[in-house]
Amino acid sequence: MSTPTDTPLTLFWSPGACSFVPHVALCETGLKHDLVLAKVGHMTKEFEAINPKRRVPVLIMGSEVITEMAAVLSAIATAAPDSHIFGRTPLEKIRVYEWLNYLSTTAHG
Ligand SMILES: N[C@@H](CCC(=O)N[C@@H](CS)C(=O)NCC(=O)O)C(=O)O
Repeated sequence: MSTPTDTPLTLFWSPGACSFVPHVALCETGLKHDLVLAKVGHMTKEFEAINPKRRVPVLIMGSEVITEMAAVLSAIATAAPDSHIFGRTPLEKIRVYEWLNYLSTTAHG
């Protein structure tokens, strides 16, 4: 993965959807990014070509298409290591993954 400063980031988001979480993370980390609207219920063929699962969030990181909340947030954290949004210690990282997994599966599901 390239360094954060030279990797263009684009977040596909939808109003009122869970994609607000990576948007907050991008703003918190200060990573420069573009936003593209992909409205839930009105996903275009162009968006489906990018993510056949037809779900937001989607993060384009250079040439990589990253889907799934935990992976998208992990990519943002990796691109901005000094922000420590995934914690500072191994145990803090484990707790972040614990919450993400709970939120993605039990709560969001
Ligand atoms: N497993 C996915 C779930 C993402 C998801 O369900 N996103 C919703 C918005 S909160 C969505 O895009 N729904 C589109 C639809 O149901 O058509 C993740 O963790 O990112």
